[in-house]
Order: sequence, then structure tokens, then C-alpha cells
Amino acid sequence: MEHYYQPEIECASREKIIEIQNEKLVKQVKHVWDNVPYYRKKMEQKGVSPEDIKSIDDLHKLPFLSKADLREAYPYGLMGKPLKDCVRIQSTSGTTGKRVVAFYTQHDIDLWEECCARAIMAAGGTNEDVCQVSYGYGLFTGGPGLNGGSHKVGCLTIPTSSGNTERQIMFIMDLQATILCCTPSYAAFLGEKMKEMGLGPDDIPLKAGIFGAEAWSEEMRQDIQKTLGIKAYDIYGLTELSGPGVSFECSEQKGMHVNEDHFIAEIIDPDTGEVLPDGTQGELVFTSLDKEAFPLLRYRTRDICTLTREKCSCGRTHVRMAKPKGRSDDMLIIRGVNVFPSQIETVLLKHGYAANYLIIVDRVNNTDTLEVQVEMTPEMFTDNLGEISARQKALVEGLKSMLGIKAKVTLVAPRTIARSEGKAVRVIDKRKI
Ligand code: DLL
Repeated sequence: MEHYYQPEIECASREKIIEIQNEKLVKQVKHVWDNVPYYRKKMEQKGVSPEDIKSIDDLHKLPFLSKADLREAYPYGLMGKPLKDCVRIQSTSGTTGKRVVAFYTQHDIDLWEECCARAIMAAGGTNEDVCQVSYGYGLFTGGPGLNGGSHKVGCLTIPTSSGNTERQIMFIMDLQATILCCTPSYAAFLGEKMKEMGLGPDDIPLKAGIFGAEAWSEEMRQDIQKTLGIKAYDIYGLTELSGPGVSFECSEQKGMHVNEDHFIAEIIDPDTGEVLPDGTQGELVFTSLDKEAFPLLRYRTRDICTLTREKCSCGRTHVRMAKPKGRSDDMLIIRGVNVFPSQIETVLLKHGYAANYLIIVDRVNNTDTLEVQVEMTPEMFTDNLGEISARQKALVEGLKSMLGIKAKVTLVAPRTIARSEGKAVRVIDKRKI
């Protein structure tokens, strides 16, 4: 049976959703114009004023906001409310530059947690469930967001945060956790640890996992589902827009429903800024409709994916986004060819490896080099050189046909590549060091 947190809005007719978006957009543009001089200036430069925005059909007239704007306006320049009305900040890890600091009023936090509650219920969660939140707590949005959502659903919440893997497993077993929230790479690591402890899928009380914060392949989903004996649901979001819960998967596991009463999603051509039709791959852009303290209009996420408005049999009517392929700035350009780490992961998992790998890019004698280091699983570990060389050859071919370029493959012993408790670091680009 499908569970919903707010069925009247999650399953509203398309007409109703558009009506809500039209009304909220007009209000939000006025709020930003009146309170965010940084964006008002951008609108003035483009010759747009609030009167020009009468419905979502006018959205394309508004200027984009980018990460560069956030950096320029850091820390207070994009705030829509005075500090006295704000109750919290969250922040990104700053791996791709200066940290982003996002501000929240209590109203913003309530809506964010509702979005997370929708995701938990879409994964089958109810107040009968025990939900272990193993995303990091603190400045990262993963822990606080899912924690709040879990409370709203009424689950018994275990706020383990990330790390201390043995204690995580102890709580899952002792308190009979049924839902696990963490990054997919950490879920895979937990699965690996449980296997080592002799625990199979039938010994573990978990039934569902809500995994996001990083790109993960369909193959990785299958692996995690098998090892933990659960259904693994994807969840997406970013600090700039609140955190997890901008979109989430339902039982169909065919794309993530965007919470369209709070966010308008667009796909644009990253080079021209032109809005692209559904089904076409491009950069995701979001407009927040309700956020008071940090109201971003047409924010360019740099995440590459597609949208579909095809009917979903879960009953939800909100537009779905495909699994993002990764960020445009995760994309590696190797000898002129565009390579996403997620494509490499797909090949590795198809060949029976787990997602324990490292991609090393360098430039030697003016030529880009690509090396993929991947761990053999304990079952395939051998010192038979012939077998290793055959495995290597098969991977080189698999990667060549996926990427169109040759990679060096190095097979390493099990447990030699560092595991991650949060977002996995899988790429070392020595050209940038
Ligand atoms: O990662 C928020 C989050 C926490 C989402 C927990 C889901 C679960 P940031 O640290 O600001 O926020 O990073 C946002 O992570 O632009 C994507 O590139 C990537 N990302 C997030 N979720 C997914 C996902 C959180 N499900 C950035 N699939 C985003 C692929 C994802 N990439």
C-alpha cells in the first residue's frame, strides 16, 4: 500500500499544481524584489520587474542565479528576511570552493521537514517504524533534514549521525531499525561490514533505505538491495534549496518526484540557458516558491538530468527527475571526451565489482591519462595472474565501449580503498593539483 504524508497536495491534479505555482511565484518574486537587493539588481539589468511575472509561463524572463552569485553575495547578500527572523543556518562542505551558507526561518524548517516526511512515507514509513538517521548531523543538511522528517512521520528516530560503523549495526539490530537513511556509499559499507559479521539480508530488520547526497548508479541500488534485503529509495536535494527532500522516489523507483508545490524545476541548455523540453538532458534549475530566508529564483544546480511528467502509478502527480548523472563540474574531460564517474561505476558493477573504486586522472607528456583502481571482491580475490589479467582486460574493454576511450585498470586487494561515512570521494584529478 502506498503511504502519503500530504496526499491532497502530493496527488493533486496538474491544474491544481499549476494554480498553486502561479500564485506562489507571483508572491515570491515580489518578496525577492522587495527584500533581496542583489537579485533585484539582476532583474533590473535584465529589464524585468515583478509586474512582468504573472504566471509560471513568465518564469523564463527571470535571470538565473549561480553558485558564483552565492559566493559573491556571501554570507548575507541573498537573504530575504532580517537575521532576527532566522533560526538556523546549514552549510555545504565547500569541496568545490567557498562554503554556501543557507538561512532558515522556522517556517522554512517546517516546510523542509515536511518534504523529508513525504520522502519517508513514500518509502513505506509510518509511526510504527524505527528510522535510523546515519547522515551526518551538524552543518550538513542530511542528518537534520531526515531527522525532522522522521519526527513529523512519528517514527522512533535514532540519530546516530555518520561513522562508528559497529555501533550503527548494534543499534540497527538491538532497536530493530526498519528504515536506514545515509549516503549510498555508506549503505554499501554497512552492508559489507554486516556480511563480515556473518549477517545476511534475512537477519537484518531493515526494510527500506533512503539514500542520496551523491550520484549512485542503478547497479549500486541492486547491490545494496540484495545485501541488506531492503528496498532502496533515492532522495535528492541541495543546501541552497533547503537540503534533502527537494525530490524523492516512490515505490515505483522510476525517478524522483519534485515537491512541486515548493519548487519549480526546469531543465536548461547549460551553454545557452535555453529551457529544454521534458525528456531532454540538461542542467537542472530550481525556483523556490515558499522559502522566506533564502529565497532563490532560477538557481542553476549544475546537476545534469532529465524531467518527465508521465503519469506515475504511485498516484503522485508531481514531475519526476531522473537520477542525476552527476554535477557538470564532476564531469571529467579526458582527451577531449566527457566522462562522468557514474558511467565508470556502471561498468564496474556490471562486471561484478562493488562500488569501491578510485578514478585517477593525470596529464603525462601533454596527454591526459585515466586510471581506474578497483577492489576485487573477497570472492574474486586470487593470486592467479592469468585470472587477474583476464579480468583487467575485460574491464578495459567494458570501459572503452562505455566511454569511448582507453583506461588503465588496476585491480587491488579487498579493503584497500578507503571507505566513506558521508559523500564518497572517488576522483583524484592530478591535473588540478
Ligand atoms: O547533499 C543534501 C542531501 C542530503 C540530499 C541527504 C540527499 C540526502 P549538498 O551537500 O548541498 O546537499 O549537495 C548537493 O549533491 O547538487 C547533487 O550534485 C548531489 N546530490 C544530492 N542528492 C543526490 C542524489 C545534499 N540523490 C549536491 N543523486 C547536489 C545524485 C545528488 N546527486
